[in-house]
Amino acid sequence: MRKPFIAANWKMHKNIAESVDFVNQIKDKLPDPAKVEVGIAPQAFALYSMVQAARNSGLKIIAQNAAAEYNGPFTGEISLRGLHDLGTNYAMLGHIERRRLFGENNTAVHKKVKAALQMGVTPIICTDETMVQKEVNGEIHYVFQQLMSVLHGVSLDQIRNVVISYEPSWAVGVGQHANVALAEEGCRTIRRTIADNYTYEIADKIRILYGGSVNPDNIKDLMAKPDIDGVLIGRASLDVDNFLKMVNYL
Ligand code: 3PY
Repeated sequence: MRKPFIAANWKMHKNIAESVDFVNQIKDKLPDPAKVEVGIAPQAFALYSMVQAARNSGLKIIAQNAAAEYNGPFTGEISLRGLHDLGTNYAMLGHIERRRLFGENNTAVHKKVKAALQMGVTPIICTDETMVQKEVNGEIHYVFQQLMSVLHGVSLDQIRNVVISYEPSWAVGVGQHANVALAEEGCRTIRRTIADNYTYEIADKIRILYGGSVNPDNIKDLMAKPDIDGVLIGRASLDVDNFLKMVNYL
């Protein structure tokens, strides 16, 4: 059984005080960590305080981005080594907003994924596609090519330690209703890609998250789909009551 993973992507919202206050408000109301895993990706400057605030609660803390380089002259970057030291559990890599707004390409994301695996920070590998890319590629989905190029050289042992997300561009950051059937189709394509290129056993165990306009009204329908093991939640995760409703969707 794959453990459901409900994660908040706070993007560029909340300062340190607001982030910590949020954790303090939710930490006694989270689901049993043996049944559902819950994580939050705050802004980078709040990571340390969040790790401290979340101690003993089971809440996982996620970086929204990281550099591929170990250390060196990379002004403004955040190293996976530093993230590992401060106790960050996961790093989201290649989120569609990083690709769309900051020019990250598959090569850059690939390097980050390899670095995260080496540093022991679990990567959440983000994949995406536009409606046009999906339609043009028909059966050979765009996400298939994107995923395989990011996973290049990731071994059978390493692939067991990744989480993958599918966030179609038409649903990210818009707050519209997620299309549950398309969400499932994208996640199923990813699972099939893993089965074809690794093994069925790994494909059966790997967790695939859907992201894009997830909210308290659609989370149950999304989580009921066989290939959706969790969600990455944007704006609906910024509110304590909404977030608690979603993490306690079961
Ligand atoms: C969104 O839902 O807007 C997201 O980007 C989740 O990562």
